[in-house]
Amino acid sequence: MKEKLNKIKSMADEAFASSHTLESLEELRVKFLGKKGELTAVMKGMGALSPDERPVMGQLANEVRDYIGEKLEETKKALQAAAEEKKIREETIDVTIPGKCPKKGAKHPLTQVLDDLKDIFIGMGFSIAEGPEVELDYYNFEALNIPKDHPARDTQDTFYIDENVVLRTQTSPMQIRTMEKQKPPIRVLAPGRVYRSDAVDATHSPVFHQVEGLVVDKGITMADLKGTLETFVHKLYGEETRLRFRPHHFPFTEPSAEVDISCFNCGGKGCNICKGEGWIEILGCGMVHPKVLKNCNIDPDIYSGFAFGIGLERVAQFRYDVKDMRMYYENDMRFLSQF
Ligand code: 2NL
Repeated sequence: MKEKLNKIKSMADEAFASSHTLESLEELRVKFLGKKGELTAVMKGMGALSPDERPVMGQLANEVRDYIGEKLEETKKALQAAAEEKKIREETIDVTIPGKCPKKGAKHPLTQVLDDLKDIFIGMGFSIAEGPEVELDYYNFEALNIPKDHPARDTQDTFYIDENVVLRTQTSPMQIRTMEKQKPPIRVLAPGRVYRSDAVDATHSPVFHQVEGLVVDKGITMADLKGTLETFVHKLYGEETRLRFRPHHFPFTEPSAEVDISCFNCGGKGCNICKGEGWIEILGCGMVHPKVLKNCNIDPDIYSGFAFGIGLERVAQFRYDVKDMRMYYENDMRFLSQF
């Protein structure tokens, strides 16, 4: 029996030495110390020994059991430590590896132009009004004094959702909504997407961007309109830029005008940008038609106002010298990353 116990001890020593995982160690624990294990089997044979031998063998068996128990604990600790060390080693960060540089984004060129326009008008006390792109025919046309037989209402020109609902063709509906809700004094800028039923080419797009401004108060005159637009143009194109107001017609303003600026490229001498004219058309404007004020419950005998509309793509075109509108919508990174 003594030999058997010693053999178990040396077998255990060998087995632990070649055990490299916590799982195989657990298997060894069962094999040597478990209820059906080697040691238990020897202990069971203890009854057959003589009374002299029994305590001696019992002590030896206990020693072997304790020895195996300790060895087991020791090996377990060593394996756990090794596993921990391996994990730490694998998680080490190599600070010398070159970093991945995050791509720096930029605002879309149209957004940059719009932000500049907003800044200029906010600086003059305007607030910003944004609203629906799907509009009632009433806000897009009727309230703006655009009669039923006006060519702007042709299905060739406007996208109709149904008889009374359209994709807005200008941002004026927001001006009407503002006048309905707010009493003068009103100073509001309405930027946003507008729609026309146009085929795409270099100068046409079914969706483009407009910025409209509206001022309504007591005693507003054409002088206020001219002063405001002059301040705006000087901030956007430089103090030396001159303005030229040409008579025009819009159903929603009376009188109406189109505004040209002296060419920022040649200063008015004539070049390829202004096509030899010396002048570049940039916006439309006028004094708000009394009928439009009345439609918003504003008394035109007490109040007057001016309004203007400017195309964002056109401002961007001159700033960036990008003449093809399609470039702004295609989201080609080779184009966009230049701004
Ligand atoms: C253009 C330039 C313009 C307006 C827009 C406007 C809005 C209200 C009342 C009166 Cl609520 N006018 N907006 C005025 C003049 C020109 O846009 O070329 N439009 C076709």
